[in-house]
Amino acid sequence: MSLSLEKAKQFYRQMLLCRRFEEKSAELYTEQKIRGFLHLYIGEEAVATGIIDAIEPDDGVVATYREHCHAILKGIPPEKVMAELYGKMEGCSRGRGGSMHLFDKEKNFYGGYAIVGGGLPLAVGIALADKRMGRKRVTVCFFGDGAVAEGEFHESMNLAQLWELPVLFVCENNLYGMGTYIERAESEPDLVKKAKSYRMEAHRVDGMDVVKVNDAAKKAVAHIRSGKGPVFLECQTYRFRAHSMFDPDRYRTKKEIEAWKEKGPIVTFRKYLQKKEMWEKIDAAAIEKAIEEEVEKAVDFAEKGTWEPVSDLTKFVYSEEVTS
Ligand SMILES: Cc1ncc(C[n+]2csc(CCOP(=O)(O)OP(=O)(O)O)c2C)c(N)n1
Repeated sequence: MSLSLEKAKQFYRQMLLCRRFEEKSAELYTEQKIRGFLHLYIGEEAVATGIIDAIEPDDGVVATYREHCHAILKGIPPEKVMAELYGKMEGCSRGRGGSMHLFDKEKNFYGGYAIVGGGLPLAVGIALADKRMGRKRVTVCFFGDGAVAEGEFHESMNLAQLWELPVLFVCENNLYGMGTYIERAESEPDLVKKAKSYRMEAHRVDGMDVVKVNDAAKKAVAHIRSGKGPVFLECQTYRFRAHSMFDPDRYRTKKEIEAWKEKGPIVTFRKYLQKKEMWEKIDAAAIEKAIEEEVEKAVDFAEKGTWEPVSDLTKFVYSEEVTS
């Protein structure tokens, strides 16, 4: 399917914003402005961009610890995400979650989960509540290939299909769970086959191509909204950076990484736009400049943010007494 010029600009802008936001985060991490864990999504931007475009603001998103882009694309302002990475009170999780636990109830962004596979039962629970309450919402659950080896994956797939729940399962298959290659962790590495064994509608898509991801997502969302139950999408992608900032990345060859970079999502999309003669029309230089300013603004907001006072240390640790 061809894109409108407006959509082309949107996708380019969104993928580039994700990329520049994270490059800046990595820089700030090395300066120790950002502490704790930091998992970058660089290389995988086409997946979150193509999928989140296919849903409505009222729909929900559950993600993993590699979720800065999902959070921003679901509508959390970059400055609130950056303030959260800094641990400042103005962050979307009040500075208590950090990079792995972004959250925003108003935007229906239900986290950021550090536990591999932890988001799956949660998405199924949200979808069950929606179905029982007669709400016409879809919940998208993003997870990595590593989560497929978890018990929670199988229980979630089983119940979602059995109860025909409105969930879109998006497996971001980047071939590695930390340092473990998928073939060493999965007795059946064909993930679509696995989903189909639950009789679920399942498809494989090139996760480096935002247009293909978006097409597949639109079809999947239409299927789910018509009440036909969940869909599983395996998006084949690759992370260009290490698993986290602590990972020496010794389990992959430079050659492999370089080969994937050649089909990176931004490169692939630029080629698509050139072929469709839209590249000149999107004014990439203006987009780049606006993003640079947006990222600077986010950093400035985080820098000026406030630390939670020590007197609040035990706040939210125990439930507060409710007086009725
Ligand atoms: C239940 C559980 N087991 C192990 C870990 C440690 N761990 C953190 S990330 C990770 C790899 C997960 O890989 P994948 O699901 O493919 O996601 P990716 O990092 O590739 O996006 C592991 C094993 C964890 N956080 N939770």
